[in-house]
Amino acid sequence: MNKAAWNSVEAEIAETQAIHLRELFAKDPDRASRFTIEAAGWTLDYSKNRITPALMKKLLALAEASDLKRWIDAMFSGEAINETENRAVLHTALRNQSDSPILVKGKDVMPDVRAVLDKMAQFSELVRKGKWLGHTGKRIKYVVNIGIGGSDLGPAMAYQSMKPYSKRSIACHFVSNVDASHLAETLREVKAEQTLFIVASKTFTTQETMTNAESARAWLIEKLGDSKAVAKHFVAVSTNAEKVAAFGIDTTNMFGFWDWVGGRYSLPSAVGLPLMIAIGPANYKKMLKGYYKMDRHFATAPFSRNLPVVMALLGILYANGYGAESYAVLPYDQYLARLAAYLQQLDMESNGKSIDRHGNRVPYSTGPIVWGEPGTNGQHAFYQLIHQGTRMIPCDFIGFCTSHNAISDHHDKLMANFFAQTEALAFGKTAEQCRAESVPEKLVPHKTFEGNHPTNTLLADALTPDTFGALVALYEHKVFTQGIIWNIFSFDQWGVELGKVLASKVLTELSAKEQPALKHDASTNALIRRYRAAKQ
Ligand code: G6Q
Repeated sequence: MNKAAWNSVEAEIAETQAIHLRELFAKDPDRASRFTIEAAGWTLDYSKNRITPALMKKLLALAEASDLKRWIDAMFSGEAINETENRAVLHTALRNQSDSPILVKGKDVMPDVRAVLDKMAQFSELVRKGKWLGHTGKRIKYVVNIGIGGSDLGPAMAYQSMKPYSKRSIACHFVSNVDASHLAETLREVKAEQTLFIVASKTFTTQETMTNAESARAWLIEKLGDSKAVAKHFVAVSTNAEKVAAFGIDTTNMFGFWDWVGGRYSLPSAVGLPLMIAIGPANYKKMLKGYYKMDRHFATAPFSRNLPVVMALLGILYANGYGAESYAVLPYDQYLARLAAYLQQLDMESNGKSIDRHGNRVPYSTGPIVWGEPGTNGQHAFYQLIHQGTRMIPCDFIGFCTSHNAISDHHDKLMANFFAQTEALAFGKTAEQCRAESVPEKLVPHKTFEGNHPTNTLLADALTPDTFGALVALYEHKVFTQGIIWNIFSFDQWGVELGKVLASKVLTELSAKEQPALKHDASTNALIRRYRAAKQ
């Protein structure tokens, strides 16, 4: 992080930190409009943050000093900014709606991107129209996506988010965990004759996915009594044609993507196939357009009016200026119930790093812990801690002006809570207010709300494919911006490797016939012995 620019942010924090949001609002009648910006169908009101115009100026200067503009250009133009894997980072090419070529090592990737999208669209239509028939001639009613991490969280979250647009006669399921219970319970809900398995794995070597895919294949063959059935019931999403063929899937039924698409950024690639089957190619295209609108906004808007940049800077303010350990994502929309889980991977796998781009340990906090649940559920659970706990938890409140299910006054009630919560968090309730309400003196400290809790409000007219795509892109670019300012590599994930390597060693020890000579630490050795003894 640029030291001089950060020092000047810190100096400004010292000036403002004692000022309560109540005072900031009272002093500045234009505060709400001053700190509200719009893009791609979204309004971001960030006025309920602990900022002043002077502090925002310093934060924006931090973005400038971090060379953010150059990095944005580098990402969009296909430079190999994923240095530790020597790869370009071009998820933005997947939704590029312009005619401009995008070059990777001198080759325009757009024809391939469009060809895969066309192939996905043709296939999706066959399935949706009942023209893709299973081995026994029946139409597909169930889609089971087998993938994990980036090959699961995106399409699973998006499928749920876009439910109002989905074809209800086809049910999508997502199997990720190597725990057989996940596959077994899913298979109980589908009929083999009418099930299409999508094996989604960029590498086609991931232990969990390949194990689930092999067990699913065995189940299908057993149910249909013919190994030839695999051809009609399995397709693949992968970059690895060789392994797909070795698994027994005809590569004409493989939907490709490329090493410049990171797993957690792969939803708008072929990894989105189950979503496209569910919502259809036209809605999928609308989603890509929504992504694209936010991409263009990020690439062209001045930083002071740039949603991802402003949200990134606010996150840095709290993580580095106030020691906030986490932030909460609180969508007031049941369809977005899996958004926080999706953002956990996006943010924590991208920016959960402690080594900078020069190989040195960073002397400051980087990626925060992301968590959240939909409102209003969370209000009856963990909001207590946000209102009256000892930690600072900045929150993103996400809501919509209209509902897909206009039943009685549900939506007004939902949104009344949405608006009330950010008001309560910001302004709280003073001891004087409690006393004025005749609260017994003994209870006054307990019924006082300090307030001054920072929130962002993100509001759109409706949850549509368009606003959904823009929302995902907003968070992607926010995470990117923070990674640039923290001077870390956001597009690798070396931290997931060690556990995988050790697990493959432990696996041989768990399944060995004879008691293996265990050479782990005393704790791991004892736990493995305990497990082996119990399973015999
Ligand atoms: C994401 C990560 C990781 C990855 C999974 C699945 O950015 O790389 O979550 O998506 O490990 O990998 P495969 O798609 O190769 O099976």
